[in-house]
Amino acid sequence: MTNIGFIGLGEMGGRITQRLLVAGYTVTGYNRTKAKAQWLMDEGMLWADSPLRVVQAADVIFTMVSNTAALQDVTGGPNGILAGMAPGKIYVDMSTVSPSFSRNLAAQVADQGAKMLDVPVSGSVITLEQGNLSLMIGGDRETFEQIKEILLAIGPKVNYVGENGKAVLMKIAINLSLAVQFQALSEGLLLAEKGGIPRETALEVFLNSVLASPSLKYRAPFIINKPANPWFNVNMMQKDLVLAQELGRELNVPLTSVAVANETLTMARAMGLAEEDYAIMFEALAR
Ligand code: NA7
Repeated sequence: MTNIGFIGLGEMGGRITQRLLVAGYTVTGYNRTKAKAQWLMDEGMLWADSPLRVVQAADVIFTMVSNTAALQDVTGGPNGILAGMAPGKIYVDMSTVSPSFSRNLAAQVADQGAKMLDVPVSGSVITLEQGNLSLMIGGDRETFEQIKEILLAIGPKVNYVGENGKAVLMKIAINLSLAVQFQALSEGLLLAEKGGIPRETALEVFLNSVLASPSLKYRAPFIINKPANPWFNVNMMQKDLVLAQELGRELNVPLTSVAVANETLTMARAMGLAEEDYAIMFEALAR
């Protein structure tokens, strides 16, 4: 069986690694903060001391880190991923980062005779745990076919989107709608509440209406009860909206409602709520 490497064992990366271990793969992992990876070592993951060492130990190497700057840190330098790329290796980045950075990285990987795919995911920690994650794939189709079985072990929905960078573009296009939907729900809910309908009642009616998307069904109840673990916080959502705005400028697509949702997130940050689940957008508007 293919030897897998995984760099970035946070909320998503850690759980994906666990799924790969359960599926029977040998996984060598690295995380900037080693202590956060102990639970995976307890479940059989092998540890490597740097991204380079992971690459040396594996045939297919994954990364799932916070943002473009973090990806730069794990791919560059003498102990980075690029230092170990060689013919036969396949590198898969699952982080939501700038498409141009991703394309550039793929070109550098290709220069070293290896292949890269961008494979961001749609779905939360819960979706992942339910085995229902959706994966989108950018890069060459042949490379995708080579590792399709591994990707299917992560989630059942895999969609090939196009060449390198196209899957992260797709992911950003999806995430902007999540924030805009939440902005719209919050405004409607606030209007109902100020008009005298109790918040709980109004929310229940919203979630029984045609408006209720899977995402709203999962997240809108956080308006009433804050989640124990804010897995997708204000900072993370704003990162994606800023990426969307950069793309909007580049491609001449006016993202008018994204601008509004983005300001609500800035308002939440100004209120000291940056680490809260982005459902806090409602509270930021209500205050
Ligand atoms: P988490 O749980 O915040 O995990 C982020 C991971 O990225 C975690 O392993 C971090 O290591 C790692 N990280 C962050 N900055 C760096 C730098 N500078 N160098 C090396 N490693 C770094 O996020 P999620 O798993 O929920 O989400 C990850 C991606 O999926 C993100 O693109 C989302 O938009 C979607 P740490 O443990 O902090 O040492």
